[in-house]
Amino acid sequence: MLSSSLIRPGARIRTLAATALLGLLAVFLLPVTPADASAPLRQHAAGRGKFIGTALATGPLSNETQYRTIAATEFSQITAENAMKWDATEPSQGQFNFSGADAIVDFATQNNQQVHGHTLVWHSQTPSWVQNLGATAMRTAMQNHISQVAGRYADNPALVSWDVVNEVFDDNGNLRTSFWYNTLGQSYIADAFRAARAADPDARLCINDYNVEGINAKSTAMYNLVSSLRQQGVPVDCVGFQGHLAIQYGFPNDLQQNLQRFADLGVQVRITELDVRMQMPRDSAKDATQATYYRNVVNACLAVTACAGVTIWGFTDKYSWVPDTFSGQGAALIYNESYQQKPSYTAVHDALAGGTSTDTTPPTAPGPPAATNITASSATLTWTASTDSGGSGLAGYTVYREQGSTDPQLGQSSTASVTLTGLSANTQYQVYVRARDGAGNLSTPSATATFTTTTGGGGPGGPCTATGTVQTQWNNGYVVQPVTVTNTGTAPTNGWTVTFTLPAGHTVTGSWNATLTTSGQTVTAKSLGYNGTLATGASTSFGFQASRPGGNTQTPSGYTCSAP
Ligand code: G2I
Repeated sequence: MLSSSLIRPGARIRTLAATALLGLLAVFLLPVTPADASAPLRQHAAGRGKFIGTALATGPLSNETQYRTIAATEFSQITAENAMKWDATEPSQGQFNFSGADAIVDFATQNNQQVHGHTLVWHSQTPSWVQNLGATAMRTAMQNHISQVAGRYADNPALVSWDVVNEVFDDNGNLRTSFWYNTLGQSYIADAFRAARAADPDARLCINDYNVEGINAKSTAMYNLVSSLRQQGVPVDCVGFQGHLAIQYGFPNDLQQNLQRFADLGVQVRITELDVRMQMPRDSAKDATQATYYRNVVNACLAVTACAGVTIWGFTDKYSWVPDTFSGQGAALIYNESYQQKPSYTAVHDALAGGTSTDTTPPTAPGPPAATNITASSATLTWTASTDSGGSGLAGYTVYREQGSTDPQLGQSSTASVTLTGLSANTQYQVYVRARDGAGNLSTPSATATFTTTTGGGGPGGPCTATGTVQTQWNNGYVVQPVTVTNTGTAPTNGWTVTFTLPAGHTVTGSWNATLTTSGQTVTAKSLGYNGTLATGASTSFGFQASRPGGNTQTPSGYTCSAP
């Protein structure tokens, strides 16, 4: 199956051959079988005939392996965040610089991605030499710029589309009184499209704007302009809806309907610059709202045949225009600053992966997590994998902190292990894991595990850690096995002591691999001769059984290790 977004109007034979090759590759990626449920975004998007894209900044693209890896692995389409704009490509008249633009196109070629060119004619990021020209010279400069920039990539199969004009409307839906409009009048728009068609006859030519996602005065002005341009034979092939959203302003619920009315004009539509900002700081409730916005946008595009795909305006919160523009706002993207996937990533992933799934069977519960490599701020959790039989396949896991009514997420993973970071020192964490499948069904929670981060510099506890895992429990008792003891210090232990808190009314009825004594609610477990010596980084374990009043569901907590 060939992705419609890869087909360019009037494509030449050579381009078609390249496109057919892409199609062949897509066939190998298809169909999205259950085993692929944790596959990257681009694989799921291909299965739905859409692209999933990101804007890229050339700095991190050349400097950061992690940035490059995610950009290459997760996305099938890229847009230069700044490198193809006028100030980058023609800073002074007739002096063209394609270093950044070429870097983007080369990267896309290497990674079998399509490039959307952004942008040929815009009022922003255009040098003052352009703005100061008289009408005739300005029109000539515009046509020359389009001819040189779009012309450069006209034969490059990676570059499939252009934002010819960007943000031609003001916020009320009137044509923006930019220097373009003031000097050339409205005709600059049609002229730009005609020049772009001449420069790259195969490229799909788009008009792009913000605050046009819902049906409103501005999007209706856009609708009328596109309709009138096409009636005049101006080559407008596509409309870009930027999608700079904010959770505090609400979601444009008529997005799908709006996309469809444009599609009915005969144009392709696409989401070109999606991000969803929030008032900082982040919290799990805001993350959850943000995730629903991302999911809704992807679902709206999936529901409209003429929607080619969704481009996210960057992918990591480490590089986003939002904090520089909206004071106090941020966290608008799908990876955090440390390149960890956020709930918004999961939302995009699961919307793309959802397919026509009728899977309502959740995966099995993961095994109880075991914590290792505990430091003052991090811990690695590992558990026995879940299985999924409902058809959509296992998609990943989410780790939660047990806190009563709302349990915050501590991490996500597509494998049965995750390293939690950003934890507080000398703090007890009770955690559990849930699995989810490709259709978004959540498993029941795993058993909880409790660990305590180290003090990060002297103080009680350490230089060892202890984690207790409830192996099995019944109405009036349970077995905790293993309690894992790990030497986190720099020297071997010479015996260790673990303490933990027994809930009221509970009694230890047996133990192994340690000697347990109870005083009030505090249990002290001491190593035996054969397991008191732990090399740096080594672990051992003990276990115990306890009884509790019938119906009581509590289990011990506060495992703390110390070693002389
Ligand atoms: O403003 C968000 C986007 C709205 N739609 C059109 C997009 O082209 C626009 O992108 C942003 C980039 O994300 C920013 O990165 O456009 C801004 C310019 O209007 C870009 O900001 C510029 C800064 O203004 C410059 O100071 C800086 O040198 O980024 C440049 C490169 O980092």
